[in-house]
Order: sequence, then C-alpha cells, then structure tokens
Amino acid sequence: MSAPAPTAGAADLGAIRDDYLSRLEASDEAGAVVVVLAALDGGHDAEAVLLDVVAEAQREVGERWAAGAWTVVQEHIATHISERVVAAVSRHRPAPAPTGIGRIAVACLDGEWHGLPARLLAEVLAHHGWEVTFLGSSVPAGQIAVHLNTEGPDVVAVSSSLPSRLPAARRMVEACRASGTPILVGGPAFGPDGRWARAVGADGWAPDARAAAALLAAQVPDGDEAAVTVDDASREEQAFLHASRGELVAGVGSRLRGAAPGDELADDLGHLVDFLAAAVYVDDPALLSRFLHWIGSITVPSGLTGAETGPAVDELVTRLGDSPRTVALLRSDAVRAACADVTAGVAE
Ligand code: B12
Repeated sequence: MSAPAPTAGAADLGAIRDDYLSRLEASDEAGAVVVVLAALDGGHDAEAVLLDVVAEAQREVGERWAAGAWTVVQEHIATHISERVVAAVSRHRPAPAPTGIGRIAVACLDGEWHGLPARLLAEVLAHHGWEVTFLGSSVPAGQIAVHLNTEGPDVVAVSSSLPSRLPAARRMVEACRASGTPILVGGPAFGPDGRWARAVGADGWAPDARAAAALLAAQVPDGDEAAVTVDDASREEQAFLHASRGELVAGVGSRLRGAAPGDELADDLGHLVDFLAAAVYVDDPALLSRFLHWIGSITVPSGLTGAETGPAVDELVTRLGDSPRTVALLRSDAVRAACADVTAGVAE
C-alpha cells in the first residue's frame, strides 16, 4: 500500500485499538469513526487501521462475548459499528484504481454469516491493486458457479469462520474446479495452519489478509488433489449426521437433562453435531477436540456444560453405532482427552 509511514507523534496502533474498543463498549459509532480517521490522518495506512485496529478489536469483542462479559446485543452493536467504520475508512482513503493485476471475487461459504472478515479482506486486496467484487455472506456453491460463468474472475477468495461449514467448502471447491477458477480460502474455519483447506482441496490458503495479498502477488498456487481427505465414506457419514441432526439433538438433550433440551442446550448440541460431521468429513479428530475445548471455555447460561461433554459424546457413540468412522472419531484419544480437560475445567 502506498500510504506514508506513521508520522512522529502518531499514536501507536495498540493505543488506538484500546481507544477504539472503548468506543465500541460505549456504543459510540461517531467516536469510533473519529478514532480511525484520526489514525489515518496521523499517518497510519488503511491496511493497518483495518487489520490492527478493527479486526483485532473484533477478536476482543468475541473474547468478551465468550467470557460472558458482553451480551450478544453488545456484540451485535459493536460489529455494526465496525462495519460502518470499514465503510468510513474506504471513503476517507479510497483504494487506488485497479492496477490490472487481476479480478477477484470475495465470498463467504454457504451458511457462513461472518461477513466482516471477508469484507476486510476485500478492502485490503483492493488496496493492493485487485479489482474486487464482494459477494457477501453465505453464498451457495451453485451461485458461485453462476457468477464464475457470467463474470469470469481470475480468482475466488472464500472466507469462513466456522469449521462446521467445511462440507460447504468442498462444494465450493468443486464449483470453482468446474470452471477452472483457482480458489483461495482463509479464516479460522480452515484450522490454524490451514490443514483443512488442503483436506477439502482448495488451491491456496493464507492466515490473514496481508499474507493473502502477498501470496496472490507472488502466484496463485495450484491445488493439490492428493491432499484431499474427503472420500465417499466421509461424505456418507457426514450426510447421515446432517440428516439426523434434529433427532440427535433431541435424544442427547433429553438423556443429559431428563427433558427436551431448552434453546441454549439445543443450540450447543446442534453445534456439537455440526462440528462432529465436519470432523468426520475432513477425517480429523482435532477438529472436534478443539470444538470441545471451545465449549469448555465459553459462558452460555443453560448451554452444554464442560461436565456434560463426556456424557454427550458417550450418548452419540450409542446412537451412531452404524457409522464406524464417526464412532472411531468419538472414541479417539484426542476427543477423550478434550472431554476430560473440559470436565476438569481446563480450556485450550
Ligand atoms: C461478529 C461476530 C459474529 C457476527 C458476524 C457478523 C458479521 N457481519 O461478520 C454474527 C452475530 C453473525 C455471528 C454469529 C455467530 N458466531 Co460469531 N463472531 C463474531 C466475532 C465477534 C467477530 C468476527 C470478526 O469480524 N473477526 C475479525 C476478523 C477480521 O478475523 P478473522 O476471521 O480471523 O479474519 C482474518 C483472517 O482469518 C483472514 N481471513 C478471513 N477470511 C479470509 C479469506 C481468505 C481467502 C483469506 C486468504 C484470509 C481470510 O483475514 C482476516 C483479516 O486478516 C468472532 C470473534 C473472532 N475471534 O473473530 C465471533 C466468532 C467467530 N463467532 C462464533 C460463534 C460461535 C458464532 C455463532 C455460532 C453464535 C451462535 N450461537 O449463533 C454464530 C454463527 C453464525 C454463522 N452460521 O455464521 C465463535 C466461533 C467459535 C468456534 N468454535 O468456531 C467466535 C470465535 C466467538 C468466540 N470467541 O467464541 N458472529
């Protein structure tokens, strides 16, 4: 990006982030906009403001929600302010005209409503000279196929925050393959080192928007079909879990509490089944054990407690006896250890 280096005396980004977070905490949209525009005028470039202030603040918002310190409504207000701030940054420091490096479509996986990470990526890539079309949250693979056929971008960049959306990633990869368009993926859904990006056959993965811009500037890598772990057995067992979701939630919930599960328990058990299905899909118990540690770390009144994770897993084993891969995964050392950790109150 071509913005000047921060001038002497410009506040450092950590201090700006703290100031920004205090504006989010106060639901102060105008104040949040003032903070970021002052950072730009002080010499910080748009990329730093978007990634080191807004994105970092959003992660902290997530931590506060997970710890029970902020309500869902506070998180929603903060995120809405951050979306408005991204628009304000782009008005104050518009991206330069595309340099001819290429055209890229940025989208979220089907069922993925975390659109802000994708929006931030789109802004950063535009500042690096890409001609960007932002397709938004939850884009079905079939709709991507239509877009590729009519618009023909050079690359598709797909964002997802939730590993439970990985089956949708494979469908997206297949839609891109069919039109010969390379697909770059990113976001926490693909694992800390991008291992599940390879498992679903994506052509490339990057840990953050800066790395994505650098990778695309160097060369869009070719896909590695040999690394794809999704086979017919994975697909069948994932599809069975998906189809049985309601029954499993009701059955496991009443086994745990002796009654039909309330909304919060049903939500958590639904996530448990979705993450289990994704773990089976990419054939990796670590995906489920990370989810169990996350369940042990969040505060949701009436949701699944750490002590209930072991019994919930046992009940799933009982109910899923006809799905050998699923049962092996539920009985794996990693999943057992995660249940023991969260029962003992140890979060990852
Ligand atoms: C805001 C928010 C929401 C909003 C999103 C609105 C919006 N417009 O985006 C709403 C309310 C919709 C939401 C819903 C949910 N959320 Co939410 N959410 C968040 C929160 C607080 C911030 C998201 C954000 O903007 N992050 C900042 C971005 C910039 O960070 P990032 O994702 O890492 O992105 C960077 C890189 O990953 C990379 N990148 C991202 N995409 C791509 C793509 C490519 C191609 C590349 C190369 C790179 C790349 O570049 C980015 C910038 O450098 C996060 C907390 C967090 N840690 O992110 C939780 C969080 C992601 N949510 C979470 C959860 C659980 C949920 C819900 C399931 C809650 C519920 N009970 O319903 C739902 C699921 C909805 C769905 N199906 O999608 C959990 C997920 C935990 C887990 N186990 O996976 C988190 C982590 C909160 C927490 N601490 O527990 N959420």
